[in-house]
This record gives sequence, C-alpha cells and structure tokens, in this order.
Amino acid sequence: MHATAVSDVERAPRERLRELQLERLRGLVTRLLDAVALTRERLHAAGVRSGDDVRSLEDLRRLPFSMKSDLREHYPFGLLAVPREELVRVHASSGTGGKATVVGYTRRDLDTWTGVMARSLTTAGVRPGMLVHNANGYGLFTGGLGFHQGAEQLGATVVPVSGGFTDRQVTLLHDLRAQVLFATPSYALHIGHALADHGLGPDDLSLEVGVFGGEPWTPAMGAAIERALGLAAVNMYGLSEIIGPGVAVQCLEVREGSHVNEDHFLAEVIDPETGEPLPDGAEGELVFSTLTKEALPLLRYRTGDIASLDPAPCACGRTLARIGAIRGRRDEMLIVRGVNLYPSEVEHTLLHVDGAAPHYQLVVERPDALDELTVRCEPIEAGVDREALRARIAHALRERTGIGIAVELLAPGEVPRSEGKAVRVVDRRPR
Ligand code: DLL
Repeated sequence: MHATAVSDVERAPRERLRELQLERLRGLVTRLLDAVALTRERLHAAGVRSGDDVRSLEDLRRLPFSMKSDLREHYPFGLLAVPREELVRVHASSGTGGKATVVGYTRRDLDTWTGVMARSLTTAGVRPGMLVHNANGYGLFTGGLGFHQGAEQLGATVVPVSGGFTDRQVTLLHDLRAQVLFATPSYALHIGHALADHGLGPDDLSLEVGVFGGEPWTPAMGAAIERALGLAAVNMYGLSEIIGPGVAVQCLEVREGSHVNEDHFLAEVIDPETGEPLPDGAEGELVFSTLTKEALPLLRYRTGDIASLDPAPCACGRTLARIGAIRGRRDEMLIVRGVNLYPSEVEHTLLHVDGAAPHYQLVVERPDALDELTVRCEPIEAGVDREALRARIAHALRERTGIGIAVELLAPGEVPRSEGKAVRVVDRRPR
C-alpha cells in the first residue's frame, strides 16, 4: 500500500487551521448578510450585524442553523448569493419524498470543487496515470461529474461510464484494465456479483482501489465488495448542498474515519434534539458551514447524518479531523418497539450471518399504533436450508438489537439491485 501525497494545508497545525477557518467564517457571514435575505434576518435576530461580530470559533454556537427545509421553501434558486446568470452549473439530489434539492455553482465554485475532489482522490490512493472507471451516475447527481472533474484534474485517465448496463461495466472493467472504480457501494457490490455471473473473478481484473460513497455502508459491506472485486475500498462522503462528493474522505493508508477538507468545510457535531454542540468523539448530527462557496453559501447546515468527529492527528500525517462512519440519516431512523434502529445495524448483522447474501431491504408498516419492521433478504445460493437460515438471521437480529424482527427470505436475486443509491427502507406507514 503506497503512502498518499499530503499537501501543506492537510498537515497544518490545528491552531493554524482554526485561524484560517475563523477568517473564512467571517467572510461567509459577511456574504450572507449582504446577499441572502433569509439568513440575514436570522443573523440579525442572533445579534450579528457584521462578520467582525464573530470573534472566535466559539461564537459559532451562537449563529443560526440552516436546513434542508430552507432549500425546499426557497426552491429552486431562492437562497443563491449570486444572480442566477452567474451559475455555470446546476445539480440536484432527489432525497426522500418531496421536491429535489437544487444547488448551483459559479465558475469559481466548480474550481473549488474540482480542487477538493482532486485532493480527496489523492488521499484515497488515486495516482496520476491510473485508469479510472467512473460508474457513478452522470447528470443531476453530483457523483458522476464530481468524481470525473477531480480525477481528470489529478491526471488520471477517466472512463466516464455512468451507472447502469451492468454487463457492459464488467466488460469495460475487464478490457480496459481499470485500476480504480468509483461507484455507490451498493452498485459496486452488484458489479462484483455480475463479474461472478460472467464466470470471472477479481484476478481477471486489474482493480486496486475503489472509492465509494453517496449512501451509508458498513465495514462488513466494504469487506464483501473487496472480496468480490479484489480492491481496497475507500469511503468518500459529501452532499450536494455542501458541494457534492469531496467533503470528507478516508486515507488509503489508515482508513479509519474520513478526513474533512476543513479549509473549505467547517464541521460540527450537535445533539439533534437540543442543537447543542457535542464534545469530540460523541455521536450526533453533522453540521457544516461552507467556508469558500460563492453561489450557495450555507451557515451551519444540518445534514441529518449521524456520525462523530475526531480531531486527533492521523498516522498518515494529516491533521484534518475525521468523521466516523455515518450511522445513518436521522430521517431513516426507525423506532421499533421503543428501540431506535438505523438500517446500518441490520446491514451489519446480516452480513455476519453465514449463508445470507449482502442484499436487503427494510419494510416498515404501521398496522395499528406501532411500527412493524420486516427484513427482506436472500440466501447466497439456492438449495440451502431456508428455514434454518431464516432462523439464524432472526436470532442474530434479536441478539444485536434486542427486539424480535420479522425476516422474509426471498429467492436469490429477488431483492431489488441498485444501480445508484440503494433503496434500503420501503416505508408503508400511512402519512
Ligand atoms: O451523495 C454526494 C456523493 C456522491 C458523495 C458520491 C459521495 C459519493 P447527495 O445526493 O446530495 O450527495 O446525498 C447526500 O448521501 O447527506 C448522506 O446521507 C449520504 N451519503 C453520502 N456519502 C455518504 C457516505 C451525494 N460516504 C447524502 N456514507 C448525505 C454515508 C453518505 N452516507
């Protein structure tokens, strides 16, 4: 495993980084006061009339949050800090329910994004000259073009395959001898299984590194992908509102937590109920302020993603703080018989049961007052003792979660496969 190149800002002393963040935070507040009416009102209500009123990063906790509903209510362009004509690109994320969240980029924003993506992909182990197969969807999803720009900038050879046509993915990976794969983790796994269906294995490919993100995935899922494709699986995190992919990434060497590009994105973890900041290492809702964005600057944006933040330096040499694996999104947390449950708990459990395939969906219903959960999954191969497997899965789920969860075992291949973000929760509760 090679050591990845680390730039000065990535290994700067934390005090130096904090100074830079404070200076840029003041700039962000000034821009918002000037150009975004909604945030201006909120800042005024908090007693902030100029960027200089932010005296230290401690003052951050006094500043107002922004959230997804703000973007929905000002759909599509109401929160822009520049005239719409200054946008050179628009992206959107579909999200769960409701209208898409539309985001915009100025020319400089695209340069910023390309820069953080090139840096992040370097951190993930992509080197100039490597052949990169990009199976992230091109289009409104930020995964396709975001990875594309960054990989080109760092000097890789990019194959812009996009998502879908899985047989063709296998053929191209094989024939062009890609060394790097970009995809959502669920699609990477699907490609891995398609490879096996072609009678091929990891040794028939040349993959070394996979950079995966766009949805939660557990280490057990990572291990399944690594086995299927013969590569090192690296996590990339991001969201359209903040820029797209490139907010945080694992370093290939250590792969414990994802380094936040803190010179561009100021991270906090808050208690999702009270909004109070939580100490380092505590799990809570991730909040980001964009320190350098022009078109859609956001102050203390509540992501809904649950994770922890660790500012300890990393063995790779980077001082950039790391977020732990995303446990899930707040709106995907289920309460089943009084127990809080994220789909990732089910994934973790299922992937440790012998004979269970790593494909699953959670079906949530509410026949009367309480939520009921059924885990739909499948055996790795036909011909197993189905009842024994079902019982093993149900037992493992009860051990892990403390509640009885219904298990519906489908036939191999019956759980819907993903070509992008997997649909993990089928919510049949009345609205
Ligand atoms: O998914 C950006 C992206 C694309 C990141 C490709 C990485 C790779 P959105 O479509 O706006 O943007 O969805 C953002 O996806 O708030 C998380 O809930 C989830 N998410 C993204 N990356 C990860 C990850 C892109 N590595 C939403 N782990 C976020 C867990 C992730 N969840």
